[in-house]
Amino acid sequence: MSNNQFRKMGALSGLVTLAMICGLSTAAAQTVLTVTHSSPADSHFGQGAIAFKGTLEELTNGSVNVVIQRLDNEREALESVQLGSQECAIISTGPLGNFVPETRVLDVPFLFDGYAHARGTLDSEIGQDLLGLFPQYGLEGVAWMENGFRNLTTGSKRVESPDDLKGMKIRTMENAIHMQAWKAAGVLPTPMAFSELPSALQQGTVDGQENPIPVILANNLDMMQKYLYLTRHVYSAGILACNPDFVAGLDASQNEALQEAGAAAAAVNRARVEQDDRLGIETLRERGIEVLEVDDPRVYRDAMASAYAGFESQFGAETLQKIRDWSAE
Ligand code: EAX
Repeated sequence: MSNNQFRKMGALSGLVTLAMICGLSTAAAQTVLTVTHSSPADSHFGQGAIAFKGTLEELTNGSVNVVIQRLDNEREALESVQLGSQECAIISTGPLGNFVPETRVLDVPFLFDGYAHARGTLDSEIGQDLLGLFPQYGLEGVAWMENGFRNLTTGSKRVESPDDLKGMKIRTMENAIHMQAWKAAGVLPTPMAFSELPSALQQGTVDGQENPIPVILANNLDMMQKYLYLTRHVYSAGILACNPDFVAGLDASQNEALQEAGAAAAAVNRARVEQDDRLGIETLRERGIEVLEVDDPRVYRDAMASAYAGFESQFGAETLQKIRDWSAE
């Protein structure tokens, strides 16, 4: 063995020893991917993130290490993804329209009839075309996820009909479409980040808010509200978005694994939303919030009617109709 070979072996065994000390089975560099979301681990987003981590780490044999963190300010999360200070985020479409304006169409109230319609649309060419627009805004849309259909809640003021909402301060997401719709109904929309919502409800700076059952349940928002109205007024889509440079830096098999992990995350997330919607209302009732059925949620659509002309000129009547008419056949 030449001196040179001997030195190489020495260096190699040093690396192996270092890898052993670090608890790694190989000396190969590990890519760290941080993904944030805005709910506890035991939630529709949390379980989706855990499925994402499990699938991606398994498919890449651990060459990608996924770190899950909680970050309740969804706008900040997306900004960090765009800047590359975090790799990925799972967020609602709340602030997404400020980054990828074309996605705002998804936030139009009463656009989707139910989960099959919403998910089918997102999985179809319509949703895939929207994902195709992300790179031009410095983002990579990996998979559509979801929050579920949003429902109104209020504190001390009980609402019998949309008329009672006139002049009430309702926290909305920082989302222009939601704000326009509530404004049309006579509400004073009060946009704020999700991170600010619990204290706003506790301090009574707003009269109510609206969120899907999975979000209310996992974040105990019912503890700060008296009434829950099953308005299901808007489908709240979610997105797993990543930093494009980070994605470009992955090798082909890691990239494929990322796509598969995104699909696995969406499947677990959707199943949990459905389960929460089915069983969660009863749980919330038991926890003490008064649940009010809304016989015909279209009264809320009618109350928002004057916003629809604006939505049509913004997105085109045809685009809205195409989404309304989407069906699996
Ligand atoms: O994505 O801000 C909101 O009300 C969202 O629904 C929540 O952050 C979960």
